[in-house]
Formats: sequence, C-alpha cells, structure tokens
Amino acid sequence: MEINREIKNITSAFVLEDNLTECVPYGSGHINDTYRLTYDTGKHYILQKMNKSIFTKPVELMENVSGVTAWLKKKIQENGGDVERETLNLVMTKDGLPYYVDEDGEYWRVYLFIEDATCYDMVKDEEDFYQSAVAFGHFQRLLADYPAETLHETIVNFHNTVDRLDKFKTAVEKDVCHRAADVEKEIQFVLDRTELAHVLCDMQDQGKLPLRVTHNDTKLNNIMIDNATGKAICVIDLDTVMPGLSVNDFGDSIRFGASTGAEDEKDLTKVSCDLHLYEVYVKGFIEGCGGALTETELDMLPMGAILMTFECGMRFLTDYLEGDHYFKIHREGHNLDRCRTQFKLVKDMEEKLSRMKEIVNKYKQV
Ligand code: ADP
Ligand code: GN1
Ligand code: MG
Repeated sequence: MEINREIKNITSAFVLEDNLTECVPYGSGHINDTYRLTYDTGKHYILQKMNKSIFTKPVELMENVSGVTAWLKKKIQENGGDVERETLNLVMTKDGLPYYVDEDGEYWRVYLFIEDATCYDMVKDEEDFYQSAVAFGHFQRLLADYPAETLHETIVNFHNTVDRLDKFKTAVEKDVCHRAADVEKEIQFVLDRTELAHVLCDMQDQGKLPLRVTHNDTKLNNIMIDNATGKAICVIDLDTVMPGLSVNDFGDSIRFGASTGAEDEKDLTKVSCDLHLYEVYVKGFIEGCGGALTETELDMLPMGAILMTFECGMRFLTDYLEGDHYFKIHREGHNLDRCRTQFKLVKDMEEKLSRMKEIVNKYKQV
C-alpha cells in the first residue's frame, strides 16, 4: 500500500521512528484492518484500524486491552519471560494515549511487531496445535485473578447462543437481500437445533458453569508460534477478552483447528472433525488450565466444541442473509461457504460426541 498522507498523519501521531518505508495489509483476520509498517531501520510494527461498527465503544475496548496487557506483562516479568514477545505491547501516541482518532473519527492503534513467529490458518504440525492449546489454557490461568468487574463488555451477548439464534431468526424474517429462499436447507439446520442452542446458556444461568475471564476468539490464527522453537509464544487479538465460559474458548479452537478443511472450504467432503487433533488439543488445554477446570466444565468441553461451531455457522449465515456487513468477505457467497463448513462440522461432531467425551475422560483422569 502506498504510504499516503493519511498513513503518514496517523503514524506520526504515535511514538515511532521517523522514516516509514512500507505499509502493507497484513494477516487474515475477519474484523479489523491490519497493516504491517516497516521503517528504514528494518523495524516492523502492526498498525490496526479498529472496526468501529463492530466495536462501538473503542475507548472502552482499548481500556480492556491496556489493562489486560499490563496485567500479563507483570505476570510474564515475574516468571522471567520476555515481555516484548509473550504479550501484545501497545505503542502510545505522542499524547500518551493507546489509540489515535483520525479526521474521519476512525480509531487506530499500534503494536510492537512480534518477529520470527507465525499465525497459522490451518494446523500443519500437530505440535503447533498442542502448543496453542497449552497457551490458551495458560492465558486463562494468568487472567484467573484479573479484576473481572473492570472489564467492559466489548460486544454484548458475544457468545450468548440463544441471543444469536434470535438475531438469526430476525434476519430470516426480514430477508433484506432476498437470499433466504436459496438457503432453506441451512435455515432448517439451525431451526432443528433450537434446543441445542440453549444448553450452555442454561447451565450458565443455573450457575453450573462459572464465568471466567476468557479470550472468546481462540482460533489458531490468534496465537503466534515461534518459528525457531515451535512454542506458542503470544496470544493476540485481545478485543473480546471478557467474562465468558472456558468451554467456549476450548470449543472455538476445536471449531477452527481440528477441522480437516479450511473455514471457507467449498468442497465439503474435505471437512470433518479430526479426532486425533481434537485429542491433541484436549490434552494441551487441560494441562494449560492447570487443574482449574471444574468437573462440569470438563464434561461440557465436547458440547463447547459443538456449540461454538454451531454458533459461528449461524453467525456466518446471519451475515449472509443481512448482506455481509460483519465479516470481511473476499468472494461472493463467502459467508455461505463458511456457514456450510461449520454445519458440516457440527453434524460430524454430533455423530462423534460419545468418542469426544471418552477422550476428555481419558485426560481428566491423568
Ligand atoms: P482481527 O481481529 O481482524 O482478526 P488480529 O488482531 O487478529 O485482527 O490481527 C490480524 C492478524 O495480524 C493476525 O492474525 C496476525 O497474523 C497479525 N498480527 C496481529 N498482531 C500482531 C503482532 N503484534 N505481531 C505480528 N503479527 C500480528
Ligand atoms: C472473527 O477477528 P477474528 O478474525 O480473529 C470473529 C470471531 C469468529 C471468527 C470466525 C470480534 O475473528 O468471533 O469466531 O471471526 N471475531 C469477532 O473466523 O466477531
Ligand atoms: Mg484475529
């Protein structure tokens, strides 16, 4: 991307070097606009325009990110870790703020670039997946005593599957893009699972599952794997760190990483839940949580995988019906393709549920 005046203005608001030589779109996130900055010293940074239509209170969001990263830094320091690589580090503006508001009212932030580490869109080596499981479990443990009452709810009802179902039904009723008739099968798939949508929300309401400070977006490309050691060094994308359910953090990782196909694979014969990868993640996550999970949480891990996949598929379908305003799309029907992979996975996991439970039991006894 050309280093236009706009980018120059934005970057010069931050405490950065002088000579910016490159600014390129970066990564494969679905939400924010992410760029990699390069300076003539060779140093890189991540520049992000926050998605204001999704995160409607960017200042509160940045309070969360500042609070959580400061907390993690303290813990990493106490453990003798590398604070510049093991957590995100915000670069401040010259006014001492963690974000900059441009002339159009857009919110921008800058992070130190974590060098020599990779975010994977698919599992290439099961050891990476195991490492990501340990790291996401460990992340939850590091935040276990974080003052949850100081966290803002950046997206209200983010993993409230019942609320997601209501929004889906409204999208079907309104059918603003006249797409519903073409996706009757997918709509029916959701309606057949109305009861399923309630399972975890009901348990949460009944106090059977504890609220913890969770990440809420634990897909594999939200973790950085060190190129040299293969260790998961840093959990990124902290926009949705909020009180939530541990089983959802587990489930979202399975949804994305234990699939044999990409999230947007068109050939559904390539998409299923790989029980070996599932087992690898179960082992790592239980280890990473370090004995903190209750018996009920452990029992509900497989349900977390099914429900997070179902919820995500339903969100993709809702967005398709509403005209693709939420998730970034790169081709026509992209959200529908994504929805179909998720529903294929749900069906597959429903069939494999008893095996999935046995695998959890195997590790919970260790
Ligand atoms: P989104 O919410 O759009 O998913 P992310 O915060 O996950 O945005 O960032 C998108 C991508 O940018 C990540 O998947 C990763 O590849 C890259 N990225 C983000 N932060 C860093 C960082 N500090 N160092 C290196 N790469 C990063
Ligand atoms: C989005 O931001 P990103 O790309 O890591 C989304 C998640 C979905 C995911 C599906 C804030 O994650 O909830 O599970 O896409 N994030 C937000 O790939 O909605
Ligand atoms: Mg991301």
